[in-house]
Parts: sequence; C-alpha cells; structure tokens
Amino acid sequence: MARDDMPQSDFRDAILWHLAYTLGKDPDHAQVFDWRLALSHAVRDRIVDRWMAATRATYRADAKRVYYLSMEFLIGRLLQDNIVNLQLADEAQAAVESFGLDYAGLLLDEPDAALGNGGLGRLAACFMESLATLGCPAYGYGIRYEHGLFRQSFAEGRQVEAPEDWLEQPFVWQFERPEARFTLGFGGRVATRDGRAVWEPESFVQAEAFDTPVIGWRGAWANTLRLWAGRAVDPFDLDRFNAGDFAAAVEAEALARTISRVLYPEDSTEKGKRLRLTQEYFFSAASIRDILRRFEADHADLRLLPQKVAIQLNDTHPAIAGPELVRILHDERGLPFDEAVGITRGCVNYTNHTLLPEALESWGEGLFADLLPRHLQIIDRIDEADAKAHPDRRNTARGDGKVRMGELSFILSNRVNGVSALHTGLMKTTVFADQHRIWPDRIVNQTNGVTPRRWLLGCNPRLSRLIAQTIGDGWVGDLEQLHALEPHVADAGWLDAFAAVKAANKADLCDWIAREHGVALNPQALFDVQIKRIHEYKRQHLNILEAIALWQEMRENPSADWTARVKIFGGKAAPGYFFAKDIIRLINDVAAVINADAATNEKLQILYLPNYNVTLAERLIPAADLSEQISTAGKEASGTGNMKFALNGAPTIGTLDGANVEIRELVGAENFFLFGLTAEEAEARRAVPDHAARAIAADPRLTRAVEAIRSGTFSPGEPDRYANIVENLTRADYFLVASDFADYWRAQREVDFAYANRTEWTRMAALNVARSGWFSSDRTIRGYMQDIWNAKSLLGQE
Ligand code: 26Y
Repeated sequence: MARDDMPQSDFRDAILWHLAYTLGKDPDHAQVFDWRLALSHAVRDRIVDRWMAATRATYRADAKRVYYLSMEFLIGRLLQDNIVNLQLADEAQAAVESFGLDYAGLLLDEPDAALGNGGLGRLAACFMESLATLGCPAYGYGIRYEHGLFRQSFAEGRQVEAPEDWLEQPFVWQFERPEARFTLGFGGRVATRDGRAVWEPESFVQAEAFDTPVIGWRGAWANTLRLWAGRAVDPFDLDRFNAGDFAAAVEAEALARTISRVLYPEDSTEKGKRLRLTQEYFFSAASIRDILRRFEADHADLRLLPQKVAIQLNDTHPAIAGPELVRILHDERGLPFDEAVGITRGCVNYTNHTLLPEALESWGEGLFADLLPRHLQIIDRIDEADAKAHPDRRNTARGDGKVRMGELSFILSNRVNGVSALHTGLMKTTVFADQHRIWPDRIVNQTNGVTPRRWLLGCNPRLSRLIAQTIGDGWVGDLEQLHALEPHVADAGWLDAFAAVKAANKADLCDWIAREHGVALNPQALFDVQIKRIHEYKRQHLNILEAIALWQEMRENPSADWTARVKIFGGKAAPGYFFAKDIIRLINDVAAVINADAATNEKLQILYLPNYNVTLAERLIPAADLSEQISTAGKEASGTGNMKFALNGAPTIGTLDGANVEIRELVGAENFFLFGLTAEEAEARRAVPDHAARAIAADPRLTRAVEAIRSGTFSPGEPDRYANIVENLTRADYFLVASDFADYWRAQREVDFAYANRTEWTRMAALNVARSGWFSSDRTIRGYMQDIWNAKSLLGQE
C-alpha cells in the first residue's frame, strides 16, 4: 500500500496505513503501543466526518448551543468507548486479531485520562456522551491538566501518591488548535476612563485550545470537548538567554504552564488557593470569550444571547464565568449594567453537587481583589441591586470577608439544580433556603444518570449479549426498554443464563486479581464492593467495622453456616485529608490480619485494590454482587456508582440518601437492603448528648469491634495508631457510624440470608437490571434540555 492509497473502507488496511504513514513503523517491528495508536487513528478517522457534519449542521440551523463548564472531565479510556459507539467492535477485533495481536490487551494499553476527582467529573463525561447521543449541539469546556488525579499505591497499608502522567504518551483523540488562543489578564487595578471602569491587569497568560471529539451512540452526532492549556504570551526571552540566564529565559512559560499543570492542587496553602482561583478564572474566561466569539460571528445583537447560548456551571468552580460575562458585556461591549446582568442570567445555570459546608467554595476578599479586582466590584454591584429589590434578603455573594461562590452562582443563574430528588429538596430547606424564598421557581431537580454505552454495553459484554438475545438491542439508545426483561425473570432457564453471566464476570475478575495482585479469591463468595472517594460521610469505616465484627463472630462460631464474602474496597483520599488516610490504612491493616486467619479466610476476605479509577470501575462493577451505598443520610448529593451497580445486577445495601431513594423506589423495596437513620432522624440524633457512646454501649458487637481497634489487634505493638479514629467514633461521630451500626449489621445478615438462596438472589439482581433504565444519562440530559436549557436536538439534520 502506498501513501496515496489512504483506505476508506477496509479497517485492516486503515490500521496498516496509519502504522506506516502516521507512526512511521514497520509492522514487523511495531509494539503493542504502536498498534494501539494505529488502531486509534483508524477509529478517529471514522469520527471526524461526522464531527464536522454536526458542526456544520449547528451553524446551518443557527441552533442554540449548550456549554458545559467543568473543572473536571473524568473521561477514562476512549478507544473502546469510541469503537463501541461507532459499532466497530467486531470489525476492530477481527482486524487486530488478524495481525496476531490480543484485542483486549490493545484496548488496555491506553492510559486512563483521570482529569477529575470523582462523581462530579465522571458525571460530566457521561453528560458529554449523552449530549452527543441525543444530537444536542454542545461543547464541554475544561482544563487540559498535564497531570490528572495522582496515582495511588500503598506502602505498609498507607496511601502513597505519585504524579500521574497520561500525557507522556501521544493523546490521539485531541486536535491542537494553536489558532484558537485567548489572552487573559490577572491582577492589576481598575481605572476610570470617561466615567467607565477599565480593568488594567498587571499580568497576562494565554489559553490554547485542544479539542477532542465526543461521539454519540451509533455515531449519529459528535460534539467537542475543548480543554484549555496555559501558555506564556512571550514564551522565550532571548535577551536573558543570551545573557546566560537560561532558566529565567523560559520562566514566563513555566509560570503560565503551571496553571494547567495539575488537577485540583492542595488548597491548604495560600499559594495553592491562589493557583486554584487562577485556574478557575483561566478556563472560565477563555470559555466565555470563545462562546462570545462564536455568537458574534453570526449575530450582531447581544440581547439575543440567551436564545442562542446556554451555559451550565458544573458546581461553583466556573462561577466566575458569570461576572466575567457581565464585565465583557458592560465594560467592553458597552451594554447598560442591568442589561448585562439580565443577559447573563438568561444564559447561565448552576448545578449544585454538595451541601457539605467544607466543600462550598469561598475566597478571601484580599485574594479575590488581588487577582480579579474588577470582578469584585461587579459582584458588589449585583449584590447591591438585589438588596434593593429584596430588602429582607440575608445571603449575599459577598459577606464575612469572603466571596461565596454558591451565592454568586445562584444570583447569576436562570436555573439552579440539585442532582437527586432528596438533595434538591434539602437545597431548598437548608443552604439555599433564603434564595429559594425569594426566587421560588429557580431551583429544579435533575437526578443524575450514567451512560449505558460505557456502563453496560462497553464494560459488561456478557450481560449485554444476554439482554440483546432476550429483548433486542434497542435498549442501548433507550434504556427504559430494559423493562422488557421483567417477564423473563420468572423463567428458570433465563435466570440460569443471567447467573452464568455474573459467575463468568467474577471469574474474570478473580483471574485478573490473581495475576495483578497475587491474591486468590473465592469466586463462590458474595462479592461486596465499596468503590468511591474515601470520605467520612461515605463511611468506609462503617463497612470495615462490620467486617471486624463479622470476623469476630465467625471465630466465635466457626461451625455456623456463614455466607462466604469477599469485601472489596477501592478509592483515593485527598492528599491533605488525614482522617481519610487513616481509614485507608485501617482497612489495609484489618485486611492483613483477617486474610491471614486460617480459621476464617475461606469465609471472609478483604481486599483494597490500589489506584481506583474509571478503568478499575469498569472491571469491578460487572463482577459485583452487592453495592455498598452507605453514606450518612443527607450527605451524598446523589451518587452515580449506585446506578452503575444496579444496572449491572448488583443489589444495593444502602441508606435513604441521594439517588438511593429513587433507586429503591424503582427497583422495589424488596430488592434493596435498606438500613439506617433518615436525613431527618440523623439531624435529630446529632442533638442527642453522647449519641455515639450510647450506641456503642448498647451494641456488644460494636463495643467489641471498637475495642479490637483500640487495643491494637490490627496494629500490633502500636495500639495508638488508630487513636484518632477511635476517639472520633466514640465521642464526636458527626457522621453517625455508631448510631447506624446495629441496623447495618442487621441488613448485612439479611444479605447473607438472601444470597444463600441463589435463585431468589439472582431474581433480585435481574430485577435491579430490568428496573434501572431510568438512570440513563440520556434521560437526565433530556431533562436539562427541556427544563433548563431550552435546547433542541438536531439529529437527522446533520
Ligand atoms: C472546591 C473543591 C473543594 C471541590 C472539588 C471537587 C469540591 C467538590 C468537588 C467534587 C464534588 C463531587 O464529586 N460531588 C459528587 O457529585 C456527584 C455528581 O453529581 C454526586 O453523585 C455525588 O453525590 C457528589 O458527592
């Protein structure tokens, strides 16, 4: 094949062509890495035409565009996802195998792009995929971090963080856009000229765009994820270089690049805080300019902006986009201030993802004024106008010496949404009660969802095949069709097939764990999985306490008919969150002791897998029997892992928190293991003096488990190692671990009992699948399009 013979249709030839002409490799010497890149290029070629067609269709229709601004896009690997959505899996696999290569191995060679921390970032990635599937013209805007979320390993049970380096390898899916650059100012002062405010920044940085196409199901539509990278305005100082100061010659570039160097750096130091606010303004301001550039290319009247532009703030991290838009409309385009605010409010919407006070962003006035002096003035002016209109209003954006980003987002938004019914209700009665009283129509709910392409079709091919054989393949684009599985749940043969899928997925996981981690798991055991960020409110320590109590009871009663269990944990702790790091170490210490106990280890094993990420989730969820969703009620805004487990046939053990409430309603109370205080009861319990000590004293199992930790059973020779956890559990216990323990224990024994009747269990698991269709992110995005963005699908017009 020659270069001119760029193949159009034959996939095998396309791979060989890219191997030669894009990568410059001879097939005889190509490594897995080269083949993977060649395959990726061949797949990318199939995306580009549709991508351009979608962009052209949007221009032609002069359609309203949706802009999803997010500090995080936890996209994971893209090769398989793109192959699945283009329905190229069979062709790709045949082509790869014809070269004598292992297809699965090739897919796994791709680095996992962890440009996010957890739920909020993964939700953004699912939303991008659903926006494309639904043909909604949309752009994701974020930061192209050179280093995503840190890589986690364990040393003597403790979390060790290492930098992540996904960009060390070429990222095939991105297109660099050196022509799409904006220069952004920071700091300086505000001057007045001709009675108008003029911001005179003291330093400047450029934002350069990198575009990644996001293709929807069946390749019907493709949108753009545009990530910004920091660049210096003058990257190289020749004079300094010639003077021999080589480091100083590139200092400006190094500083500018710092902005997009790492995801969510520690904000415990003053410097870290400043960098975080710089990042937020950097990507928000670049995105606003890009949005205006696109609008003004075709429209002269800025008052039309709300008809053509919907901006979604993914939490408060891009909140500064609001004041920035006001600033440009007023200071730079000359619109009256009130009109600039009105237009901004017509475009901007805000999603809240947490009610935890420590996660609600605020900035000291000093820092804010130093970095964004003009924006502070604008915020004050909006506050003043609101105060005049609503004299009884208490919560302003500026107060207590701080700029409060939740308030700011709220007052500049057309719609504000929560991410589950319970969470939205609590927003109205707690953090945003004052605002809700004044603007009662502003808060709406959009319960989260997950994309079924990645979280069922891609990660669980066996279950997908069984579903397709049973009800066809319409469910992939219309997940509610899973309801058609329900009648089959009464069919013993079908249930056997369903059970066989889970067993095979578990066997695969066991093989992988044996290979990668040298641990042999009992595949007959119930696989009980808790994977998520480590946080006190998510209560991994409740789970490990139950494991300790179970182990103690098994030792006491070795001949009882115990249901064998494997407890699997995964998740990272923020580097500065010491309590969470103690929990990690405790789980690892407990695992070491329990796994080494020959008296129990056929019945109980504990495994903490390091470096939990999207790829590991894709491995674990299809093999899970039980989904642990045990947060203190009222604290988990929604959860999305909970949806993925249910969709893959793992019933939930959980509290009435976040979307658990809706999952339970849909799958049926009899197919969900409920325990614990409700949000309201939890609030009341906190007011009971000594609630923790009382709960411990009332429960001999809990007393004994806590005592084991206190006495050093899991930290031989160092009984104080977990003094902090013990102290917290027995005294403060804000997250009510002790209060919920007894009921959690009861629910876990119900799980044991239910799992022992395998047919009944399988029925329950299958019903979870059949009734989880509502949790597709397609449903969620339709909700946003209708209730928040007023955006239309352009499918069929490309
Ligand atoms: C500002 C900084 C401290 C910060 C950085 C990241 C604060 C919050 C976050 C991330 C929050 C997050 O991931 N929240 C999760 O969002 C999911 C998607 O809506 C929810 O399902 C989940 O319950 C919520 O914890």
